[in-house]
Amino acid sequence: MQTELFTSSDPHWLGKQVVVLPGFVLDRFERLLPALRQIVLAAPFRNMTTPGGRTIAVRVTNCGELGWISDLHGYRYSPVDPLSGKPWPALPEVFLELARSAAHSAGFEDFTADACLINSYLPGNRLTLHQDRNERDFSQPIVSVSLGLPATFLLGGHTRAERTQRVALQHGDVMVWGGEDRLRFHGILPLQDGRHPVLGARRINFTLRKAG
Ligand code: MD3
Ligand code: FE
Repeated sequence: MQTELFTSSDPHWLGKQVVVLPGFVLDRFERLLPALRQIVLAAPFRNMTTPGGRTIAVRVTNCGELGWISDLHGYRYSPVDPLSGKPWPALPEVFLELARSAAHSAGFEDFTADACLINSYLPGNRLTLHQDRNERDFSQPIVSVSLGLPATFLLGGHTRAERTQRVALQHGDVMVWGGEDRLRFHGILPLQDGRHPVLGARRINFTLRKAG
């Protein structure tokens, strides 16, 4: 008999050190959402520019001691929001706790995030294959949380040319990766149109990182 209000299923391992925890944040969503709203009021979603001068379609913001930014000077972490000139909003306790507990479930002890990049996708938005290499210590894991519309995640190898596997990510799913899988290429296919009952026609993904 199903007695849980929120359904989460067993972890599935996509690589030695990449795991999806289906529904991991569903029971925290009620606490996550107001925290997310506060952040976005203080540091709104915005488009950033690549060093090559292109606009990144996915809109981003950050919270934590450090925030990921991109402009004509490059990709890097910054302690201040370039829009406001002020520090990014603090990492809410509910984010820190979920990061630590998801990392623990994946076998990474004592993970303390100091940065959180928040991505907002509208239907049609995609994230092309890339590696996350702006963090100082690649032995630290990354914890990602998917909310709103479902998306297809592409998990590649250590070179751009290697074939990718497709992974469906649903509202509430968490993915943790580290170790030998930390530098794998990855991306998101163009978001399909749809409507999430709470978040509407969009997907929000946030990644908790130890950047500094
Ligand atoms: C790397 N975000 O912000 S979750 C990013 O859904 C980013 O918005 C995507 O890539 C998003 O940099 C994907 C992050 C993720 C998940 C699994 C990975 C990155 C990964 C597995 C291996 C390497
Ligand atoms: Fe990434």
